[in-house]
Amino acid sequence: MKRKLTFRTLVLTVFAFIAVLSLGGGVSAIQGDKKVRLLDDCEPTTFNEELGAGTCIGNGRTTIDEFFAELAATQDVHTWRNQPSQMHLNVGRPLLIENVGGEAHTFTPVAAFGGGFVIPLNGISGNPVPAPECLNLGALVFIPAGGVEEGPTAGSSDLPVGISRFQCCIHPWMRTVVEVAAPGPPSAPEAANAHRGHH
Ligand SMILES: [Cu+2]
Repeated sequence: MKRKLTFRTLVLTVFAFIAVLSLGGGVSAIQGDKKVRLLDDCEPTTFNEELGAGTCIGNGRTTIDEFFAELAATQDVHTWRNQPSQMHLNVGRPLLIENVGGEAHTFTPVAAFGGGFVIPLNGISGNPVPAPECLNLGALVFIPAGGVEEGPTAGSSDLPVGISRFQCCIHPWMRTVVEVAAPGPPSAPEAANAHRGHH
């Protein structure tokens, strides 16, 4: 028992240490996955009444009427969004997609942003022409509410060096642009350490 506690303390200490390192900023040695969160705020009673049971779970507060009102006014519903909407990734870093909303979403790679496969939402959001990738329904990956999906790794053929675009094929204004930087020379601290090592 005592041994277990000691081990637990050790594990916690290591995690705390890693957390402190992460906060240090510019710590390129830590190559964890980088997370994109898919957010929404659907209010279950009204969404499920209108769209069918199970469409929305959780404790969101935006009713379906409010959702359509905001969409009509701004072509966007602010609480339905990807966070971040833009990110930079170094080669080798995997993406992790987490749906923290109450509805299903997709995080679909597209050559150019466009509408999704829900035609009414395309019109109101000002994306009348669907992205072809979103019409390939059999290939779409739906991430359920609360779901976590492993995304592509930066530098792989699915997320090559340069700009990649991802969107939700249900709510086409939910978008993320990922820029993968070309692998460059070692960063300054690494170079300094390497140099020191030779003395
Ligand atoms: Cu969505």
